[in-house]
Amino acid sequence: MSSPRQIWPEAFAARYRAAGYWRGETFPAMLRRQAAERPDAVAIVDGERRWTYGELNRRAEAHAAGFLALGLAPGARVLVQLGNVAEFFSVVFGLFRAGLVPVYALAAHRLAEVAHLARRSEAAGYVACDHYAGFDYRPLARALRVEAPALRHVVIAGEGDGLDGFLPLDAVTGAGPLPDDPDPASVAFLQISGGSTGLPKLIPRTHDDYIYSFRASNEICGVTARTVYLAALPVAHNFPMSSPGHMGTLHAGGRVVLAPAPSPEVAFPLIAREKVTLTGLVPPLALLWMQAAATTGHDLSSLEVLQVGGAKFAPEAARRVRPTLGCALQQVFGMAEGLVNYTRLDDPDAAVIETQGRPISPDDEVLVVDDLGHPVPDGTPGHLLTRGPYTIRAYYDDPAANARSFTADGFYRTGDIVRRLPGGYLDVQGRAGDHINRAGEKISAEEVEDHLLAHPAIFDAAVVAMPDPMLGERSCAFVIAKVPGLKASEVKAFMRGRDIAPFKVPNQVVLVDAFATTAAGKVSRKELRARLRDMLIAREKETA
Ligand code: AMP
Ligand code: DBH
Repeated sequence: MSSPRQIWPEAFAARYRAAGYWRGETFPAMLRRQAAERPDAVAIVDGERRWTYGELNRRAEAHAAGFLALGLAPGARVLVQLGNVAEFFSVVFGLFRAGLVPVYALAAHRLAEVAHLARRSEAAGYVACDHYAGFDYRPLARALRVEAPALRHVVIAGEGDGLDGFLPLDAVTGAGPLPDDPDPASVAFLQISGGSTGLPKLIPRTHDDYIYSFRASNEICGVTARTVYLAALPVAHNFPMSSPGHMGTLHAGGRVVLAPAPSPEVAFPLIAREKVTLTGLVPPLALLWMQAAATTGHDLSSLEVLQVGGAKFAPEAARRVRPTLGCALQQVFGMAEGLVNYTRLDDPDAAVIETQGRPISPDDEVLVVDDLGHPVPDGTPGHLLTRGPYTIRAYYDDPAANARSFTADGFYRTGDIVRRLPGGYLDVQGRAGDHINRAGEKISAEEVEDHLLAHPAIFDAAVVAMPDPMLGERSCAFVIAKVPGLKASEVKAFMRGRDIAPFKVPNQVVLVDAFATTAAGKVSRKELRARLRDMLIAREKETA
């Protein structure tokens, strides 16, 4: 199989270049520029380690020579599964410099996902930590070699164990000559989709398109050389990577602080110590941070903006960000395939609390259509389709997914249901597949969750569909209470008092201690549905 490509029709590519979006900049050139302009400024903080731009660039170039010395051919894929550690940056910038293509796995992935990614990308190499977040990756690497025979090199950051032919990362260095920088129109890396509906798909992103997305994000989010960005979410995820995330921060010459875990216990002391100005969270974590902020002794006053995205942030929760954390909220609605929306820092409160923002680019085309593909009027929910200067036209080597996910004229079908509001702001109603269809009445899980969060004793809520012989589907609310003793009947009574259509009151309320989450920390509706099915089957057995 040949190296990954991402092709826009020439007329579009010409327009994106002429508009100044695609500037021919590459990742290696971006890092070299900062290393020349501010060699002694700190780029990466990982625990007690502080790498300057000069040091990061030196390490990246040494790894580039080291990877090439292994005999990897330009365009070869290398699966990178590193946590929030400094080596993530020296490795991926080293691969970029060598013209090799990192494939980003999340640290939380296990053999099933990693083997899938290695096989689909025909990865020739795999780079992992010895251990991270309490998990030893070396047995995983051993199993992976069996599952993905094309894998020739396993590189371990930390201690290899000698016997397996694993290469220690420290040994993958060299001083040999490096090739020219890669073509800016070439694929820089393969990002992965969230896999909320199956195993992750591979997303080829070019230097040109991706750098545009975070350079433009920097302007929207006010990221400059004085920004201190806390990577609390996994660094391999697209949100903390590019919206504007660590890559945007490095492009601006700012400082990236790595949190080994996103919990308040780990993140708050880092915010205080490093005077963090910006960070991004998924909604379940934002709820935890707001709760913990009430009693924390750590000084969070440097934090200017908290971004929340990855899943719908309920207005009931959004309202509480400034009062609890003392910083501004920015909602971010994006996807690894491309399109990213932000509420703007000078937007009125109503837009920041009740919408998921508007697109980055004047050339982001947004269509909202009904089930038949006809555009719906503004304010009416419909399927979101999009096309633009940093949205892919195809997944890597996946004709079946491409046929499903793109229209004939190149729009990406996001799978999201949104309402378009005046000014182009979007209100995300949920994933098309997550809507509950109760005898034809469509219920947005997110909308019901927002009402549940208004209950003073409810910490978090997730609403899913369950099969019903009469209605087709009915709704079940999983609820995490703040204090023990909350009863399902109280929750239902509360919902009946909310002045909402009666069909939106959950048919069933189940109190749980925690929600299953995806590798990126989003609530996994897939897991919840599976749990619900198991519960129903168990109950049927009891009554049989
Ligand atoms: P991923 O596949 O991990 O790239 O996830 C992208 C998807 O996450 C989007 O298509 C949306 O379904 C969801 N998403 C991301 N941000 C938001 C947000 N702010 N509000 C609602 N949904 C979101
Ligand atoms: O969920 C996402 O994938 C996401 C959310 C916010 C994303 O990719 C992004 C911003 O860039």
